[in-house]
Parts: sequence; structure tokens; C-alpha cells
Amino acid sequence: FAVSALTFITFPGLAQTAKKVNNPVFPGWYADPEATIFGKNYWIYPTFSAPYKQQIFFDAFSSPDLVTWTKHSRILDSTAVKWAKKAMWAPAIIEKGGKYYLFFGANDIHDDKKEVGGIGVAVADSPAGPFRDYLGKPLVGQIHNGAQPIDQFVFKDQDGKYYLIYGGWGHCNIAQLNDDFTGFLPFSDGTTYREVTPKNYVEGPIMFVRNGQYYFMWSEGGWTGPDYSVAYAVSKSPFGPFERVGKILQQDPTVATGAGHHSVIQVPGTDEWYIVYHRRPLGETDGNHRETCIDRMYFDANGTIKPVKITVA
Ligand code: FUB
Repeated sequence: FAVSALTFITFPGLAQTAKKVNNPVFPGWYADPEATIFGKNYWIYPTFSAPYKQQIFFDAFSSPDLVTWTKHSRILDSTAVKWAKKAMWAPAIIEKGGKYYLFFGANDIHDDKKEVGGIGVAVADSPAGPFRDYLGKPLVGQIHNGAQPIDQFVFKDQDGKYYLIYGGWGHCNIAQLNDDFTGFLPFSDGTTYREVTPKNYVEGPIMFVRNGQYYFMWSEGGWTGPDYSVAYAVSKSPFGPFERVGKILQQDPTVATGAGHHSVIQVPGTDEWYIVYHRRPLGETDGNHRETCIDRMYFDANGTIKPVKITVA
């Protein structure tokens, strides 16, 4: 199947246009893109990819068609989050009850006894913000099961339960969020954080359901290197077990390196899927030079994800 940047796409329920995706989809150094759909628009919430001390805000981008993007500057910045001083990373967003909850990492904590930081939550009445700190402190401010409290994804299961799936340093936890996202509900065995780490996992987890199967995806390799990539596993349960199937997104020496930390979008009412990820231009040595790109993601008849062909305009 030919997949290229020349793929023409239509979006039922969204803009009924047919346009060409250009990569990178918007200018600037933006990483860890969280893509979602609110109303008639696609939204992307990325990390501002700069030195840690400059990572003190988030911009967001909206589009009716994945092609034309509007920038929403500083939808959240550290002046609204007293405990966040640097390294505001990898937002995840979900709407519930008409409010928009933006989960984010901040401060890059390394020792839970000495530093304040971890995964925070901000809230707004609109996807464009302005977001305000929701809890006044991190939602996850300590290290559980060896997982760095970053790179959270909020997964709404088919039964209406919400889970936080997160973790760096090669460990991934799942925890069930309570009703108002102020904390967690313990599992029946009394634990709150259940480790679901698959083989080769590094960071950047996401989850979605297709045809009754739970797809768990993550990033592998070092985020500054050319081999950063995305792999996945499938299970009948959000708790796994997750057996690694293999890589589906990685560098292409003719296009870009370091392709990873992604999210996925399903065009509503269709089986059209897109992978939204960051990558580094060929020859670039600055680890922070990461750009947000979009390519088609296809499944075969067995539900296996086919390797993604990364494209340019
Ligand atoms: O952008 C900061 C960090 O780089 C993210 O938290 C990781 O997933 C990696 O992409």
C-alpha cells in the first residue's frame, strides 16, 4: 500500500476537505505531541523542546484538517503552577464534564525525598485554555515501581473508567484515576500503581482500543539519539500482560532520525488512523531539535500495525 505525504485525506465529522499533510506540520521545535479531537478540530499539545530551564510553558495547535494549524500560545505556563520550575514535559489532555484536564510533567525529579515535581494537572473551560493549576501540587510526586513520574497518558476505558499510564526510566505504571482526577482508586489488591512494563520499554506510553484489543505503545532507545523509536504490544486487558510485537516507527536515513514519542488519532466513524510523533532533521546534533510530524498508520487484517513510512511534504 503506498503511503506518502501525498496521501489525500477526508475527515468525516470534521472539515470535509481533502488536503495534503506536510511534515513537519507546524514550525518550531516541538516534541512529545499529544493529539486529540475536540469538537470539529484536531488538537496537538506538544512539549516546547528547549533546554530544561526554558521549558516553562506549553503552546497548543488546532486544525480542522491536520494541515492548516492555528497556534495557541502559552495555554499553560509556570506562573500558574507555583511548584513547576522547569522541564514542563509531554502534556496529555482529556475532556470530562465540560472541563479540559491537562496532565503534564514538571521539574524532572530524580529523588522523591529532596525535590518537588512529577505529574501535575491543570484545568480549563476551553481546550485553548487558559489552564490553571488544579491541585496545587503534583498528582504523582514520587517514584513508584522505579517509574520516573513523567510521560503520562490518560486512558478512558470502554467501561468509563479513567487510568493514568505513565513512566520513564524504563518502567511503566497504570493507576485508576478517581472521579474528579484529584487522586487514585486503589485496585482490589490494595495497590495503587500497577507495573505493566513491556520488554524494551523506555518512556512515552499510550493506549487505545481497536476491535476489542488493547494496543499499548511506547518509545524505545534514548530520546537524544537517532534510534529513538516506537514499539507496541496487544492484550485483552488494559493491565496486560503486554508482550512486545515489535517496532512500527523509527528513523529513515533518507528522511529524519529519532522518530518517537507519539500519539494516535482515529478519524471519527472511520478506520483511518494517524500517528503523530516527533523526529529530528537529518544531520542535526542538538537533541532538542525535534519537530512534530504526522503519518498514516495502517493495520493488517489480523490487527497487526504495519511499519509506518515516515514522509515529508
Ligand atoms: O521532551 C522531554 C522528554 O523527552 C520526554 O518526557 C521524553 O519522552 C522524551 O521525548
